[in-house]
Amino acid sequence: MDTAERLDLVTRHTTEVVTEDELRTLFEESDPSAYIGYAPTGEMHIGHFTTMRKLADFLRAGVDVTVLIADLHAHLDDNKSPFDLLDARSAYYETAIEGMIEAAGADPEDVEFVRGTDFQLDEEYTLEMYRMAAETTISRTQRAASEVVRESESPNLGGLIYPLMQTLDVKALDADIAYGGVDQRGIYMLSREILPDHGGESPICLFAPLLSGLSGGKMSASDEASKVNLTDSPDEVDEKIGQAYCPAGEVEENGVLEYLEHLVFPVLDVRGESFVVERPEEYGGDLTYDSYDEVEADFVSGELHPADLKPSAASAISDVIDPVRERLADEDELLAEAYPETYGAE
Ligand code: TYR
Repeated sequence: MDTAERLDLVTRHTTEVVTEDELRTLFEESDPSAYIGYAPTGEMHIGHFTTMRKLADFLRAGVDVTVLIADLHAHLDDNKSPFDLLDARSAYYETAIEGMIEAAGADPEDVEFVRGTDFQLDEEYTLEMYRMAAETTISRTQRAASEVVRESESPNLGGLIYPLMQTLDVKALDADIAYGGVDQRGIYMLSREILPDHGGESPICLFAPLLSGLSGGKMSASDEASKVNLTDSPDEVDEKIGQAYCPAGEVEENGVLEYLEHLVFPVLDVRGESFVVERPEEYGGDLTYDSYDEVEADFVSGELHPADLKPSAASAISDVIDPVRERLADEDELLAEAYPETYGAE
């Protein structure tokens, strides 16, 4: 694969690359490495899968990939995960992420998994964190983290340490590329600014789009109907998609279309399959699509009606998450330990 092909693969389905020039130089000069971090908080859902899918592109483009299970971050962020659940949630995230990587057509064995507490307590890391704290203003730090860290009326100090640690992770993991949802932008822009003063290099950043929720607007962790969970059965997926916000001809904030574009089509592409919309003969019969753009064009023109699109989209989404669901189905104990309130014994 030449540099142009590798760049294409790595940057497709992203919203922003900071900067493309740096990325090109990186590919020309060295064997690149990328990392993505997840704070093991709530249950993983299809939004995570959309972001994760890209790891398959990285691997194919010859980029070393590290997945950081940022256990301490999950606690530092307004105690989203209680301290004594960090281990169990980290184990669950790792399992779910392995499933997603596999479902995206890559081998989880090719990815390195690291936990935050494996290295964030090292002396060198800790010392640098204090130095960073001494040199970075509260307002700059707060601004950087505002899209990520939960803000309450009386915020904890943890939310300020959080972005500094995320910055130090780039260096500790020796990553050339920091990859994540575009909500991470503020933090990594801070990293680009301050990491060179702390013995590291500005990371090249690659951001994935954040998808709309199924009820229109943002996907929300607390609104069950707004997202498909990885443990949802095909019937549940069908029901959620059936009720989703998907007005005829409307592309904006249409979660169903966004899932097709960013999750279903990329995965079908890897599998060499097409997307089929089943439609009764009287309405024109089945439609077969090989690209998302064709679906969108038909949807906008009115050729493809939401009532026909939704059941086919639901079954395609179910199909894509199926390997993850199966993997998690054997992990009752893991889920019960990680989320005792949802899955624990009554
Ligand atoms: N901020 C990321 C999230 O929102 C988690 C993360 C933590 C990412 C540390 C990278 C990192 O180094 O989940």
